Amino acid sequence: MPNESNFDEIYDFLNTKFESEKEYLQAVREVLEDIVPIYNANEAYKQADIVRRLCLPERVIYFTVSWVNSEGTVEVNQAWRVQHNGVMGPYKGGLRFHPTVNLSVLKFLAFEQCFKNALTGLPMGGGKGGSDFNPKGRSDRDIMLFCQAFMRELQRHIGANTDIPAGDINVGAREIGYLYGEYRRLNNKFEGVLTGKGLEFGGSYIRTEATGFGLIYFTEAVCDANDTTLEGKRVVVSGAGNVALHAAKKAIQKGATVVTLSNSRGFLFCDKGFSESDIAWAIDAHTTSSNVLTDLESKGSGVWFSDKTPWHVKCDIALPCATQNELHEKDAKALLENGCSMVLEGANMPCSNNAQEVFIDSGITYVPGKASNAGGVALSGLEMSQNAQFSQHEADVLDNELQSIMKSIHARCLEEAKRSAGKDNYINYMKGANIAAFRRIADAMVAQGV
Ligand code: NDP
Ligand code: 2IT
Repeated sequence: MPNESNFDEIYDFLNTKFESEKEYLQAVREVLEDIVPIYNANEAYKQADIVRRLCLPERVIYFTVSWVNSEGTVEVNQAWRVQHNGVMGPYKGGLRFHPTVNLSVLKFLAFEQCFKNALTGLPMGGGKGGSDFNPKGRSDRDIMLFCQAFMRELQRHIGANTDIPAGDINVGAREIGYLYGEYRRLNNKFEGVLTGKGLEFGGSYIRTEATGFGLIYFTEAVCDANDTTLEGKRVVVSGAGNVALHAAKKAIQKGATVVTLSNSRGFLFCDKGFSESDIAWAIDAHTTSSNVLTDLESKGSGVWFSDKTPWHVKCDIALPCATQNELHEKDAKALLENGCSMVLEGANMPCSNNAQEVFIDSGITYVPGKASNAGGVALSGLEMSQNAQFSQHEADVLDNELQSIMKSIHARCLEEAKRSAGKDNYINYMKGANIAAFRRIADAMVAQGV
């Protein structure tokens, strides 16, 4: 019997089973609303019970990381790897080290990753992992000891053709280096089991820049579709990490004025716009400074506002690039009141459901992270293929590939958005992204049988 599904039925099923997993339910809900009608209209999808299977992770690995820190004290952390769906290729997605990491957060990220990876057009399934370890304020030696202990367990679950982790919040080049070193020692293998590696040992040019640059390439595509450009636009950016700083750098290169950056302690406002050299300095300093933004203020670039977010600053474009649920309904309204006409997510799920609704109902452009921040994982895909060939491509070749991938993701989302547009002809990029990704994954699932 075909499984007729409607939104309430599947959502209630998940809600009953995973009531406490708020972020996971939030991410699934956002997608379900758009894909259930597509599912219900397709007999093959229904026969294979695609929606229910796609919402549930194929595998969740839990492990405890017990380790001895540099002072000889035993520490214990919780860790997970969620292998959500592998039909499109090996599980692929980052690792996050942050005290807020729990199963719900990683399940939402792994679920989102599947859709994002499908949009890139590259053969990658979706996964995510991480730990509640807080690396802030820890010595380099403690970071290394933790990474090694984490990899001692994770290594048995991953592989270059099985599951390929990468970075995410608080996991950058240094952590990937330590994780990779431990994997290599334990397995006696030099293989592309992680992406975001150092350039000397199988890393790819442009991977570090790719998420932020890709976000701006996507923004350019949206501007182009609206007969405008980035030149002269005022841009509010949140975050001051890998994604935020590279987005700011590329936006400035394209002629935009970037007026804010932020972190968990406040935001920095620079009315005349940060200079390229401010951002270049921050990119160099952000992994070692305890607060790169107050350092920038000391250098005369901007005014620091403690415990505040940047959403009430006047702008044309907002790029939330820090973390999930950082932009709420009241922030969305403040952005609209101040003339913002485009919101593109650099982070994963930074806008709450209510904030998304405010943007969509008002008719401004809203692009979900699974489309606009896909440049990072796309470059990871290119790092994997370089590793498989034992080759290393030139930076400008990879940058061109990134631009063309972001343009094609934009085109896929736009096509589906136009196809499903209502009478008002609003281009709903969220719907476009969800449906375009869903069709690819669902077709692969049907083709591979149950
Ligand atoms: P980083 O660790 O480099 O930077 C994270 C930034 O976000 C820091 O400025 C951090 O501030 C801030 N931040 C973290 N938590 C909070 C919070 N609760 N409130 C306010 N600010 C916060 O991470 P990335 O730049 O790599 O990742 C940022 C986002 O982009 C995440 O959502 C990630 O999942 C997503 N992403 C990352 C990709 C990548 O390739 N790296 C690819 C696609 C998406 P502080 O230092 O004070 O904690
Ligand atoms: O959210 C993301 O897409 C990432 N953190 C990057 C994942 C990857 O495998 O490069």
